[in-house]
Amino acid sequence: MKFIKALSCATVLAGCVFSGASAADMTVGFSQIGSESGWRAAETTVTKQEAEKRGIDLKFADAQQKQENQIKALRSFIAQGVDAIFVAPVVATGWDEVLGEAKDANIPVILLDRTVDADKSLYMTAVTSDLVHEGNVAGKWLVDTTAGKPCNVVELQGTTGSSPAIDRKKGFEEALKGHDNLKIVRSQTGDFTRTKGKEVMESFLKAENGGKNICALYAHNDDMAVGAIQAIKEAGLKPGTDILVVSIDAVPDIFQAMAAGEANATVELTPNMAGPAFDALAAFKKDGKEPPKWIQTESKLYTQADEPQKVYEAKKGLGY
Ligand code: GZL
Repeated sequence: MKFIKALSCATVLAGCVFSGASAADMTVGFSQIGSESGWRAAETTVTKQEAEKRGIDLKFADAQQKQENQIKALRSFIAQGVDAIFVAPVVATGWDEVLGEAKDANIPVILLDRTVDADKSLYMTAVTSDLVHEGNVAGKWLVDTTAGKPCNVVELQGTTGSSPAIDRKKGFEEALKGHDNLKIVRSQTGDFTRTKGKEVMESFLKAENGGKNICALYAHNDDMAVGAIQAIKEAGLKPGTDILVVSIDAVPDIFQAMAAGEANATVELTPNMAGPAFDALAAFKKDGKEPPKWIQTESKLYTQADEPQKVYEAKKGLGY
């Protein structure tokens, strides 16, 4: 396959002449985590659109949030001899062996939206946001909004062991350092889903005097926040005023909640991780140019001051 020849040239750094063929003759295997959230669904839609735009043959595998399914998919892509592999790793550990097999097969791997605890030589690059920064932005918003007033915070964490859950927690806690008025009184995973987010928030409300002791919710993604908003309303409280709601992703539904005064802030995560990944791959295929190990995407804070209804209208058709 043209790409592997070009790759071996790049590996030996000899004065190889690269095929220079367009990306159109490339086959990429994509192991997607699942469809646990609106953001994930949008990432899948956008990845397929970006592949289509470039005439790339995308082999798509949905892992239903199970790492063993992702590892199986990667082995199948290796056996098929694809030109490259994209993977959104559901958790951060347990990847060394299969990534080593891809490397031995001279198939470059690009990580999308999450990172792995593995030697950086085992993947070409990671296209992700700064997950710690996202948690920090959310925490800073809460520090500024509470302005020193005592505030008990409950936290809905993402999937246990995933890089966003680890890093968004870290960034949020860093932002709260030195602001003793803010206390995280409950913290549990809602696995990035609405259903679990609602369930866990119900348990928080019960455990905290029907929610009267809770001043704010920090959810690692909007889908858990939307589920929690439902639980807060069913407990007879007003989300967005009785309990402040700050989360991450900036999916359309959180803007609808914001427009209704039921959510307060979100940090945007672009679903287009694949565009930069395909571009990095094409540049490497063309002239062996290695991308940096991290291609960082933007993180922008939105609040109720940002005309949420308009943002909702603009975002709702974008594959969510
Ligand atoms: C973060 C990404 C997370 C989203 C969730 O980069 O991996 O996974 O924030 C999704 O919506 O489940």
